Amino acid sequence: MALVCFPFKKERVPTVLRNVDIAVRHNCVDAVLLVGATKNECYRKIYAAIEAKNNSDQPYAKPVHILVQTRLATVLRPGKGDGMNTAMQFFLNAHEQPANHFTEPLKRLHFYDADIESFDHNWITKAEDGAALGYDVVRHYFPRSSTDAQVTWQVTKVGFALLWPRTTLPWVQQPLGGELCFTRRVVEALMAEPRVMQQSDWGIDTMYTFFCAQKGFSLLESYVPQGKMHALYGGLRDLKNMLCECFAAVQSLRHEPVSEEPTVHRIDPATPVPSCITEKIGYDIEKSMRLLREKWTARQKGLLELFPEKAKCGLLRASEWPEFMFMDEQCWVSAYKVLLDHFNVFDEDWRELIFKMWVARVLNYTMRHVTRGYHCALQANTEMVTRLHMRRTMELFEGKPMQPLDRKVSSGHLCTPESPPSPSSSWGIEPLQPLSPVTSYGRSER
Ligand SMILES: Nc1nc2c(ncn2[C@@H]2O[C@H](COP(=O)(O)OP(=O)(O)OP(=O)(O)O)[C@@H](O)[C@H]2O)c(=O)[nH]1
Ligand SMILES: [Mg+2]
Repeated sequence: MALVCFPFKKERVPTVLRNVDIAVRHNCVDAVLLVGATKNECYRKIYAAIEAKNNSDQPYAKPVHILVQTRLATVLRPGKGDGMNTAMQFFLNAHEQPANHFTEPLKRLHFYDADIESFDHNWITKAEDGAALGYDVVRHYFPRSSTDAQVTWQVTKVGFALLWPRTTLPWVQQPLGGELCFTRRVVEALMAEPRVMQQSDWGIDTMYTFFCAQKGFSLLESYVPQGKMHALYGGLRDLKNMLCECFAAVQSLRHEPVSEEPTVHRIDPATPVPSCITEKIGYDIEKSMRLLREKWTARQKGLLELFPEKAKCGLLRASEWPEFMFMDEQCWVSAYKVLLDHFNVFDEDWRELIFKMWVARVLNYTMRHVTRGYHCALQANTEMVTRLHMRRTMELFEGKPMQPLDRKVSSGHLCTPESPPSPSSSWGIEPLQPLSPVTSYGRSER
């Protein structure tokens, strides 16, 4: 018994209805759930269309439910996290509500973004096939344009490689992907985790990925070759909230241990990427350069004192002139570590500062690597993360005083001042300084 959920906020109604139709027609699906952010115009139109269909002479063959998300968290912004967690709550209790007509507890919960134009029955089939093999979690991954996924690459993948190098986390292909399938025991475990239920914003994907790894659930990553065609953002500014919230989610977890024991994690092989994806440029470069000069305050310039010289001076110059070549991989990783200790997601100066650093990083990557073609760009992303991952793994092995190997965990306390020099010099990245084990992370330290 499977439930397919589409969280939505403000999407093209025909796309959403088409996706609902595909899900309803799938043999393995017993019901479909739409969880709207608010009762906005999009919600009302979808609601009316479902009612009209059900009152027609060709009603949906299976129940299609539509809900407004419940406010489940208390502190963070209400967003997609509340939407997905509302769906999990519905899933667990659905069989107890007579109106739902479910004769037994639902077994699997699928999530798909409502705006996917390339959605078809194969997405559901692949997830169901993986679950039928016995995997606890099936996540879809797919090819993305070289300028896409820059929160995933620069924030989540870097964070996972830096903080939990000896676990399965750095290997997760799309840790922020919202297309996945959980078995019932996974939903139960996630719902019992207060930090998941409190993550009401864009950080929810990080939380799901992290806690599935921490709890040792088996994971299959299934490849969708046609990729995800969906609504595009206007520019990098539209991603600021997502960036801040995804970073804050990693930051809030940084002292959490994850077992280093092997877990089952299998990855479907990728296939050649279609040219419609390799040729796509995801954002406006000239418009993005202007972002580096906007919204500076004296306090932001003061906060730069916390950062290494290269990041600090580079960003100060960028406040007057579009400069971003300073923000190479090494500069970004060294700034990232300072952000882990000091960023405050509730403080607008910090939010604007991390945003400008990330814009500089994305522009640097675009000009150095994307201009050399899709494959060079993807290789640059992979190398950045893999080299960091390799180096942190060995630092951890040798960081005995703070991280005894027999603890068999990997956490934010990664290396000590006594750590030997990193072998990174041949990779052109300077050795990392130790991460501070002490937090100064404002309100969200719950
Ligand atoms: N219920 C609910 N759904 C939301 C909310 N915000 C966004 N969504 C939906 O979540 C899905 C993903 O949002 P998008 O804005 O498309 O995000 P995205 O950048 O495409 O996501 P990725 O590219 O997969 O990282 C879409 O179906 C949105 O309509 C929210 O606050 N509540
Ligand atoms: Mg989308």
